[in-house]
Amino acid sequence: MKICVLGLGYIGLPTALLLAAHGADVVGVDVKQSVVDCLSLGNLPFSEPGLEDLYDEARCRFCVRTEPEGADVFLIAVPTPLDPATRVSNLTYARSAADMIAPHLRRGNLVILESTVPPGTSERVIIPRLEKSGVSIGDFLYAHCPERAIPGHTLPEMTGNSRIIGGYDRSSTDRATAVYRTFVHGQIYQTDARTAEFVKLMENTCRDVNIALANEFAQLAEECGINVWEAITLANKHPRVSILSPGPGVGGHCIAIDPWFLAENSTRCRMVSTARDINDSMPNYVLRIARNLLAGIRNPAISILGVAYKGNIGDTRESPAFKFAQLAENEGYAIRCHDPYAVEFVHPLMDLPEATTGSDCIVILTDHDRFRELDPAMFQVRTKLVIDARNILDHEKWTNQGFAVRVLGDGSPVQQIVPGDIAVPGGLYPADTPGSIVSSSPPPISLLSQNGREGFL
Ligand code: SAJ
Repeated sequence: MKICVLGLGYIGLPTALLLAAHGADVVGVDVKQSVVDCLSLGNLPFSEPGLEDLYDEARCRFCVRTEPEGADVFLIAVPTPLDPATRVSNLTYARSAADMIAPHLRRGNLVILESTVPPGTSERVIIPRLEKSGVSIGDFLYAHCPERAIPGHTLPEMTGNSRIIGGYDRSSTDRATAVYRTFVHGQIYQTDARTAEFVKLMENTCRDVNIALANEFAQLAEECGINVWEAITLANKHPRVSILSPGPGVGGHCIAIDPWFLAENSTRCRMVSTARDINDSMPNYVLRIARNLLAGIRNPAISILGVAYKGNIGDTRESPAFKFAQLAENEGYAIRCHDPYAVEFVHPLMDLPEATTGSDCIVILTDHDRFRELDPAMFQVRTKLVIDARNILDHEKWTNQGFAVRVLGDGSPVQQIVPGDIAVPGGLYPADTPGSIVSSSPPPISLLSQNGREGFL
């Protein structure tokens, strides 16, 4: 079986290599010459655990081009970004992929769309463009098979997760199922293309709404002087409750985007857009905490630790760090950024000592495991203040080194640091009683760890 995969990004490339490693002859197509050059030289355009080994295994059945060629199956995995001004999907790349396939499309071919799209896109946009080939739908087969893999764990998820396959008709669904069966061990559930489009958007919207709820709980809990981490851990002891974790906002190319694809054509969206707004406002909330703590400090400098949108990856797409950094800079703070994985950001990325020396406030924005192990004794800061927006630090260790620790959602009253005085203000974790919270909230429950949760939520 010959398969032509259009789009060699975070989803297309691993999918192409998995198909090749499982016996297909795969032509990978990307319009970016730099991606094609990079792969032709045997390098990967981005890093993902296990991908290098997979590339070695698959290389003999995999080649790269900037143009598609005739094949049995065409698989589209191109970006479908959101236009930030209109909050409407930009289907330019998906349309162009269909146009590139059309001249090569023959009777009996199968076209698969993996890219996330608004409901109805397959029927209204993609299939009509493919039909410009002169071959009608029915004579060629079509299915939407939305990807479900999480960056940083892409390969195990691509092979192990269940999949939704929505075909134009029965034979399209069955044929696409056979393609995925070559490398997917998870269940395959069959439906029609429009339902598959909708299901994918529901999945990511559900996660966005759940995170928004956690973020709203964090703010409500703080108003009540309650530690939200402890509260969520306890609420999640209920067998039918599963609240996610609050944080500095939602990034990535999926959860921060896909809910708008559901909303774009509707006049009924309420919860979906409210959740987006709550999550988008979290950088402002973190900055408000910083602003209150730093008031009175002359020429304050903030060190942002973590600009990737989530832990243990370098991907900065839609990262809340962009908004936080821009807001902070607009308020006159000097900004210095460090991320052990990211390679590019709007601000120069520095090594840890350079990013923190002389700083007045360290702000943890990304839950990189490496940050959990940081030794607070190494920092030559001017003011010993840390805001842990992910609740990942060993707070006892930091307070023992004289740092005032403020955790997003910890319920401590917002207070400010007196310039030159790094004594711990009330409501933060004081060094002499590590891990406890000086506030009117109830004492910590022994069942929970000092950061109010058992492991990760
Ligand atoms: N986040 C929180 N609190 C949480 C969980 C996540 O603030 O409790 C934040 C993360 O820090 C990050 C953002 O949400 O900024 C999104 O991260 P994520 O790990 O939830 O999701 P993605 O965008 O990396 O991948 C998602 C996954 N979808 C679901 O879990 C429903 C993945 O399975 C999809 O394949 C992917 O979107 C996609 O491509 O659609």
